[in-house]
Amino acid sequence: MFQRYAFSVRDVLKDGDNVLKVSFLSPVLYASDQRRAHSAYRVPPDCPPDVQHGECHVNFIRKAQSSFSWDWGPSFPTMGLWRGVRLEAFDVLQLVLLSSVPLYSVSSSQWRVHVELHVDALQTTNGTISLSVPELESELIFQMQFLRGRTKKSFDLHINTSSEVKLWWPNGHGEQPSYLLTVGGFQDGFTILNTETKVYFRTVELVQEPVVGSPGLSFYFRINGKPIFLKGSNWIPAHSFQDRVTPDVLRDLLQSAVDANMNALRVWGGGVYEHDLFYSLCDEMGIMVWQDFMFACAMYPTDEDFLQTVREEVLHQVQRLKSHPSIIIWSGNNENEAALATNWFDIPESEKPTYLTDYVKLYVDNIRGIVQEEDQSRPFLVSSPTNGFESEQEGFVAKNPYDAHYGDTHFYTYTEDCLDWRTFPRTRFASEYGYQSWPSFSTLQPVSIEEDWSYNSPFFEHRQHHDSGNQQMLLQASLHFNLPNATDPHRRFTDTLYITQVMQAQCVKAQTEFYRRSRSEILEGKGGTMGALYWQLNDVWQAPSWSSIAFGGKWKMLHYFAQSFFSALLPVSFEDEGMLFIYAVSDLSHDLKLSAVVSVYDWSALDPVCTRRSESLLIPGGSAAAIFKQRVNPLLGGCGRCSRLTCLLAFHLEDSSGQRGPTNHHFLSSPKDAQGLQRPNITASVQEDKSLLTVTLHSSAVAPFVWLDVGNIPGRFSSNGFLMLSANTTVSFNAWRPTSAAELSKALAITSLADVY
Ligand code: BMA
Repeated sequence: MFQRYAFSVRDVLKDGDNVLKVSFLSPVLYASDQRRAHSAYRVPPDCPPDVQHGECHVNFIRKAQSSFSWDWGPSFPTMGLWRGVRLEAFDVLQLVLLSSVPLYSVSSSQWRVHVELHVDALQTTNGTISLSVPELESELIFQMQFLRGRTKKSFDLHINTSSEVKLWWPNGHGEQPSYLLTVGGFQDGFTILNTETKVYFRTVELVQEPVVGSPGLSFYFRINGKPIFLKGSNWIPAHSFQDRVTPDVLRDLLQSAVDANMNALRVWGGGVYEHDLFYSLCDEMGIMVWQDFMFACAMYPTDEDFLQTVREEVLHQVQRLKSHPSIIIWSGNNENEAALATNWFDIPESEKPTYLTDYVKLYVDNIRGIVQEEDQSRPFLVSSPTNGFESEQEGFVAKNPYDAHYGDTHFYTYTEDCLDWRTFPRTRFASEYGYQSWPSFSTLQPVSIEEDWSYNSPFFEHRQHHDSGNQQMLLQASLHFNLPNATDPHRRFTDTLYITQVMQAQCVKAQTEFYRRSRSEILEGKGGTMGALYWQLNDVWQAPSWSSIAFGGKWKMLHYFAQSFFSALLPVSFEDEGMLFIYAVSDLSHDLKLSAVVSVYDWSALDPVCTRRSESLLIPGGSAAAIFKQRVNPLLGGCGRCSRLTCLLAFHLEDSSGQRGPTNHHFLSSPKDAQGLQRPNITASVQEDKSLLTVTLHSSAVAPFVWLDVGNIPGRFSSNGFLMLSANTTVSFNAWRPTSAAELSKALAITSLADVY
């Protein structure tokens, strides 16, 4: 599944019809045969947990590890040819693969493009080759001999130092300019090679250096010399049947990432090396890709046959993908260092050395060796989570790969209060964290029937692949919200779907805001956080999962929240022992003089009770700092008859030109304890002006988590899941296929928190 195969059929083709016959083995039987043949010791896990309804021994076959089931996905162990078959014919020679990797030399202040041509020649061929980037007035012409058969040739095209090279930047930090590299080959006046490819110039460093006031090391990315906070999510396969991943599916998902102000995605190691188009789109959109190799949550065999296929896979994938500037790091596996270090599979202490040796052999000696030989333009990390250099010091498996002083962390907890920032790791880099939710009814409806439409139905049990997941969602939601109790069972059902999305959106928001405000602080040796990639962006089927975009592309409430909590300039609030803090977080490149404006609202009234403003403070670009600090009690005391139960806060940042960044809010108690919160009786009218569709809402009361749902009409609102603090508000609907005001109006359903109980 992870390799490309080419066979010469020169000697078997005959005149007339030719038949290509392909035979397949069952991947499930193959995996289990391989397991049986590996009798010396166990390579765990044998099977996935029962709740996943999956197949066993997927670690013995090189194929999408999640295709035998995962905690968010079904078991569809596909077999077949998934990236097409073609018969190719050529004269003289054929270009099999072209890669181009720009490299910058600090000592000579010069760019060069390292170009590799993989060529198949019918016979030994002499010719003239030209490489050029016309826009940068850089060219290289030379004589070349290609021997018969497949060969690889490497060249360095030095970029003219008098040409100005425009750099590729991540989304939010600049543009993504590209240049055309043309490759020509000529023999006796005839063209034998003629192709062009895009080249983007950027540098990337993963900085792991001593940190003042900390025993550990930093862990952050510098792009073109600038430290960049990575904001985004984790990417899983977009479909169980990869041939159904159309260009539109990829485009919509990646555009949705960019629209939510993301600049990074981690292509997680239990899925697939994505399609070429995925990476080309990431290049164009400025999405940085953390690329795992496809090994996840397991031990792996290291017998020679297995290693041989892995070596071919890694070589192929690195050669195929290394020209993409979007890929900023290669990473050896998902969670296998942690699995070994914290003994997920109950390996007896005496047998541990065998597994450690296998681990180093696979990821370090083989995979890392090949990657570093093939690609010097980006860093390689052995695992995620890992302590990076510190893990290497400890023999590649650290005692505690989750140590917040080093590297990246994955953090999950379902029982603790997800809004309590004290429970989050003050990590250098959060590469996974998240909470489940259910998709909306319109996503579930096409794959279910009426008897499935209750939270405790067998359908709901079956699609939940994470142990106790459905209960965990309700438990977490009940910490802060009243659970839906409508007497109409269908209403109670759809309200419950809604409340899981409210909970997920709030939980991930709280944690992401904590990571973002921790970027400039080192407390007790921890902090300096420079990445927040929540788990997970997308879905592989219609089921409960950690995703922010449901299968089919509909944004969950979390994805709308991400638009705000990933915005370049963000006000973040939290309380510490009765003290309210507001931080200004800036990912901008320039400094701003900002003040925080805090408005106190009564749950029972639409106008603010009072407003406080902080002194203005200089917030340097790329930093986070406390801008407002006041004890909650005096703040409320000075503000009419407000108490924690009757009031809430809304706040934003301002400079001399007015509001900058989104408005955020701070609940002073759990919304379930709010006094004065009323049913808002929201009414809506839909207007159409040319192709712009807008919805104007009218509310009679403060309404938290206002959710607009238009069923199966594909598209997204400009804002959704919001806190409505004024009587009227207007949002637009960006339709992904032609629709009308009448159709939208008919489908529109509005839910807010007080409507569900
Ligand atoms: C992580 C991931 C996945 C998994 C997710 C949710 O650790 O790497 O294996 O789907 O947690 O449990």
